[in-house]
Amino acid sequence: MTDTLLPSATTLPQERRLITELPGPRSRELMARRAAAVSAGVGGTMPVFVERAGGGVIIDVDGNSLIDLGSGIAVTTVGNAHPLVVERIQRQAADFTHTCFMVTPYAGYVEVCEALNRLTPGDHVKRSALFNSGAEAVENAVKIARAFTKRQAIVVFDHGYHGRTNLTMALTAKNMPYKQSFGPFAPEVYRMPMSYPFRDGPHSGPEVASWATSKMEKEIGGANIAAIIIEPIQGEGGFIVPAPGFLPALKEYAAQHGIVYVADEIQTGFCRTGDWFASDHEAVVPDLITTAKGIAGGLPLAGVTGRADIMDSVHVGGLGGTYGGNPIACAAALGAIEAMETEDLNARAREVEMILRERLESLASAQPAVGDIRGRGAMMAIELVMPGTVTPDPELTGRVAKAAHAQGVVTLTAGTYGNVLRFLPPLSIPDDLLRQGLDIVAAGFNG
Ligand code: PLZ
Repeated sequence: MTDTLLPSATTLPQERRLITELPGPRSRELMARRAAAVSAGVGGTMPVFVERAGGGVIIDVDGNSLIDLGSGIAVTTVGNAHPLVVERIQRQAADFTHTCFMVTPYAGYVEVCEALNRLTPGDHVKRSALFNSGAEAVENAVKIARAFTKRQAIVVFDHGYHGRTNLTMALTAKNMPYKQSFGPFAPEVYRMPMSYPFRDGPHSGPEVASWATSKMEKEIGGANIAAIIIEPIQGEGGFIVPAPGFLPALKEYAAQHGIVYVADEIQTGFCRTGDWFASDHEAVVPDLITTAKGIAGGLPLAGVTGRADIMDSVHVGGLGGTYGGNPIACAAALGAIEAMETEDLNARAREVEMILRERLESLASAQPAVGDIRGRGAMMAIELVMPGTVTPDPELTGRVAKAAHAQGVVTLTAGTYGNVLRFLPPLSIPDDLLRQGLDIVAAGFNG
């Protein structure tokens, strides 16, 4: 089978190469067509159209080779067009593209659920269900937690991000651009303080958790809460790593009150942080865990995994959807998971962290605007502030990102205050290309 495959994008030269200004003429032409054809409401980070991508590079339609420090927002963790993913997709597409798992099932769906049950934290009996997007997984986690507890209240956190559908907009903290003019939002959603060490001063994780749990107790009542949903490292919120002890204290409160503790690991999951899941770091075992993004090497797939008693509490037919666990997406996931296991990508994520930390620390010593360096594995960020303060500097953040883009480095921003530069390279990026990308970002501070 392998010899019938198209040449893999992983053979692309691993170099930055700019042969036109960015965007080049062909990208500019496509940008004009985009403006005429695509809703203006769909955002855009870079005005550059892609032709191929693999390893640590993205090749644009003008032949420029860009350094990828974004992985399509934490999706292509195994690398774009990974051979194991491509091979499985091609084979599955030739066999059948869709039957609907609810109509006539197929093994790939079951195999992905088995992998999720095996790899997610905890050795209790688990079940999974598959969906199309992260937001859909979070919505289903809420449905499942409500069906199990027969309660309604959902607790989320400051700076949290859980999606753009109506219910997940309610769960998401930030107004612009996610919620503005899109209300009304779903009821019974309560937002609690998040542990944010850079901004909390000297308060410990358990101390901040006790603010949150006493607020839950006073404002909702533990017995009314169906679920506590938290990203163990916040993604869009700015790669906020809670202080040690914060997550375990929340989990303990949930356990005491019969609340379903849901870890949203859509951005942090599947080797991104140097563990299979970020919850592993403090040995927190979630009742439910939502996954998407990195699970399938770029194909749309998402999952909810958790305690069998919770997952099986929903009436038959209560969960589903036409495409959830599409066979091609499942094939891609099995290829991606095989790559993560055979290439030990958790170890690779920790190596990438060392390179990121070393470069970001030297940047911080040269640039007083870098107020904080944080994250884990191949999920690291810097928060930019007015020197010596915690006052956000989104203007500088935007300028540095733009300068990097102009030099062919794909970088993303994040954060409630828009002042976080985040780095999410594919784990297939060569070390020297990663260093070069970070050096170009650093040069953007002086431009
Ligand atoms: N939960 C933790 O990170 C998606 C959003 C990009 P979907 N984050 C990227 C954008 O601007 O839309 C995300 C996440 C966490 C849920 C989601 C939602 O996942 O697959 O985008 O629906």
